Amino acid sequence: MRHFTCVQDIGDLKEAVNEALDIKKDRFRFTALGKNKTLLMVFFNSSLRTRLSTQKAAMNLGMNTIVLDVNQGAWKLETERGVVMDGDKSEHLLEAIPVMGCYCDMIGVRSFARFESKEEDYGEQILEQFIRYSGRPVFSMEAATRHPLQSFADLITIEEYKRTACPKVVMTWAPHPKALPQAVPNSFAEWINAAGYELVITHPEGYELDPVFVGHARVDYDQKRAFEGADFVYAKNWAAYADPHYGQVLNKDRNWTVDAGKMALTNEARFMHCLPVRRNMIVTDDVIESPQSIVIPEAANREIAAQTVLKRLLTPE
Ligand code: AN0
Ligand code: CP
Repeated sequence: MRHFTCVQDIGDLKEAVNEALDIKKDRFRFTALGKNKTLLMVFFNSSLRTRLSTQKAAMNLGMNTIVLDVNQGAWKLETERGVVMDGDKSEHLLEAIPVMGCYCDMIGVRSFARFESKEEDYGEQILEQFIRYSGRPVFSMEAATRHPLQSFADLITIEEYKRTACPKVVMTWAPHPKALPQAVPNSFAEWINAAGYELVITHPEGYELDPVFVGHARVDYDQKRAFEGADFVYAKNWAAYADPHYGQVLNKDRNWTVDAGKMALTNEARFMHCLPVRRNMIVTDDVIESPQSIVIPEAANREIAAQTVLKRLLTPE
């Protein structure tokens, strides 16, 4: 595997999940693989889980890690080509990227959708430039349109907790005060579709996702009907995708919050969320604290997903 940005890069999903579960049994078997290799993690946005789990995964493989928070202490970066740089930005991404590549063997990039232009976001401008100009294997730590390390961890978690071969997975929109990217729901749909599970997506009108990611999933605007018989409920907020409202918050209706009454409609579904989560907006305290909630093991599997990906990136093809 040269780069990791989407589900296609990981190849056979069953094989990947089995490899991850095998790594989980003894995560310290491969410390020789990363010896004298350096991972650079570049963050254009905040992170708790991705930063810690990926760093831990790299350490499990014997790698060294460098973390750069672009917004804290680095030069302000220009990202557009052709700009006369007479403003507040001191350095261009087109120099910064190859320079970063000089100091490491692999680069992880977190760069969210900026919601300035759908074309720019869905063209994955920043991630693509790292792939093109760094000369290093690059992996996404959540880019504008996808969060594949999250989705991989989600799939590992579903594999561990599923009670039937083909569980019903329901992804529900839930309210949030700020505009959030579509990366997590896009990616989750992409991976669950690829895994071949039954997927129902429920959201208010106006929150339709890019059909490329929805695939064969069923879309239901009635959240309660969607929840019936669910084995997994995956909650997430996202801002509108469709024009002319791209990147906007259209609705903060707390009737969409996941609560115990709705969970009672399911097949004793497990509750999942990528975190960070806003309690009593996305999900009530009692649901996230209930035995049905698997948000902590889900977060723990981020380390396993990252280690599987880093191990593959370290392994010569
Ligand atoms: C981000 C998002 O929704 O994409 C990161 C989630 C992993 N969430 C927030 O910014 C709150
Ligand atoms: N789920 C996730 O990616 O969390 P962070 O934003 O804290 O990394």
